[in-house]
Amino acid sequence: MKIRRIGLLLLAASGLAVVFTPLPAASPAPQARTFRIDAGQFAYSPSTIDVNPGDRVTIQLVSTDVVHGLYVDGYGASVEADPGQTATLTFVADKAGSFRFRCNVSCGAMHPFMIGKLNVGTNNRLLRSMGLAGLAVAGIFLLPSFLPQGKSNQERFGA
Ligand SMILES: [Cu+2]
Repeated sequence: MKIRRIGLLLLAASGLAVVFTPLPAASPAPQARTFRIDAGQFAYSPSTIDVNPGDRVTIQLVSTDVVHGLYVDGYGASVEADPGQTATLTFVADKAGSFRFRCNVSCGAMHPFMIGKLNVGTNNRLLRSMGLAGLAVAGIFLLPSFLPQGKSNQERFGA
């Protein structure tokens, strides 16, 4: 009985550890990444880009209709693309976090809603949910051995 309880506690503790342990700050080696982003009224495609801290990020902004811009909040980096043209912006993603990027050329009625997101950093939430999923699977296999065995009717009633 004691052993079962300890097993359950261990399982619960490892679950908590997966959720709350700070991940090591070490990130993958920086690399150069190039993204092609199509800009049209009034959206970017893709509208989200993910990079690792230290990456050298190149954005090829392609305007598919009118003049569009792309301004990255927090980095102060921007670029403008003429209709049908490609403009290139390069910066080093040296700040971790999530940053909006937005169109900085008035391009029509819905212009203020033309936004996207730059994520700089490892996807901690994804790593944690994968860890939890692994534990859940382990739990399914281990749990039966932690639960008290049901006494058979024969034992119970001493027949
Ligand atoms: Cu715009």
